Amino acid sequence: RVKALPKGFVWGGATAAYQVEGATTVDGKGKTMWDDYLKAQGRFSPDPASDFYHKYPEDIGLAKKYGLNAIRVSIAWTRIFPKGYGEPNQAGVAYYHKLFKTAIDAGVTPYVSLHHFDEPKTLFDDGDWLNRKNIDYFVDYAKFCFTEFPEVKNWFTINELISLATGQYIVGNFPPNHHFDVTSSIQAQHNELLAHARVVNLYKSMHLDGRIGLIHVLNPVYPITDTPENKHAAALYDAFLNRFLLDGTFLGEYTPETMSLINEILDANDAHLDIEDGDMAILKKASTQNDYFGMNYYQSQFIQAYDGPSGNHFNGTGKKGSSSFSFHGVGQIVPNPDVPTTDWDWNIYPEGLYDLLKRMKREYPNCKTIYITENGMGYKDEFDGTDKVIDDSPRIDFVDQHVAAVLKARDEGVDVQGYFIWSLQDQFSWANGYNKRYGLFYVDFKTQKRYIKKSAEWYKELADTMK
Ligand code: BGP
Repeated sequence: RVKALPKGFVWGGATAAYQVEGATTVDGKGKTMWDDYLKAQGRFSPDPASDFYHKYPEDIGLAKKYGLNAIRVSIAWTRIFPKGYGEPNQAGVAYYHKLFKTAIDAGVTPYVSLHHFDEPKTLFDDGDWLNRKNIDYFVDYAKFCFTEFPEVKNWFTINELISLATGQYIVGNFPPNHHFDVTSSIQAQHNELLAHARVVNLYKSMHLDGRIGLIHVLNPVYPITDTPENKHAAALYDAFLNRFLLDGTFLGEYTPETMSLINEILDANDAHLDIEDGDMAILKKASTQNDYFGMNYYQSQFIQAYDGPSGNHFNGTGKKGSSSFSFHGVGQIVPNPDVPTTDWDWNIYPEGLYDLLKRMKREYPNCKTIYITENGMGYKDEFDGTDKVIDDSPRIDFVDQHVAAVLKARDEGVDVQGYFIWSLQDQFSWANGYNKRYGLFYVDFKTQKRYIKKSAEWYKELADTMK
């Protein structure tokens, strides 16, 4: 059990605009790639989500009351530029000024991402990150935000480049739902890295009073048993999920070892990657300029060698044991009988978080300060309709074990300065809807009332250890 937090630790809760705000059609907001897609799919609506667009003062009040000193939010690009570019929408700008002020006044420091999966629909239709014009528009949008919101001192460019690239083009649970389109997926990774790097280089050239970085979700990949074949499968999948992006971010180059693994995957899938002249110089320049790194961690993967066709089933309903994933030229994901899982088949493996933190220090010296910007447990919280504190003990166990892993790595010299639970309040999950809850605070989505979970009380007790 974690007994105390280090003095000055950032102890936060995370949100993302599209997952909490609701209000997707008000005050001039433009559509994202999700609006029409979710409507056509007919499973769940992004409205009202947690109605954070109107309820942010209450949620920030709860954060403060329960000892949180930071909140992760994202700006919805389409509130500022409804089409992704053009004239700024003043109502959207005003909303974020109010949100940031409310947080800052409460002593809950905002950490702000510019892009959290909510690509403007117009740009999505035009090729999204596969169209390099998207990068230019993103840089323009970032520049506008840096100038407009000087009250923000902690920026992140893009959230989870890999989740976007694999959700869209490998797993097929994000629009446009491609399956194993390896070319698009690797190209999107590279182009998003370029976008990040250009924005970091821009930010640094503006000499602003603040910090900037990006957020990667890292998924350590372990061979299910230590055969040479399984170890190679793990190395391949690790290159695809983690190493390519970490190299691009913190080395400013894809090392020959990384590229040999990536090329093996590309060859097996008749795929290719285009790197244009000048791209690598942009990555190189940014690689030493990140002020910090936001690391998200949920789970580790166990893999075995496999030479069949690609195929997958995504568990988006919480029916335990329903997920499968085999990647031609890479390997097959398998359960590890020694590792417990959530109802969505996510492995509960805090050791993975410890291993990652140690690896970052060992392999990526340009990565200095780390914040855990997301970690948490999807759980079907039970609400009895009363004000009784909701018992989510499994979530407390999960978070406790993961925070312990973070503090252990910190004691051993890894510079981790904070932890944001995913999530602050219950919210809308992209491919799972509303029954996969993560919050410290329960949201009754019908009434939009907030209820306290046991994990919130636990979070507060730990916050008090810093006083
Ligand atoms: C991360 C995202 C979040 C969030 C979280 C939980 O990938 O940054 O936006 O949704 O994972 O994932 P899920 O909602 O799929 O359970």
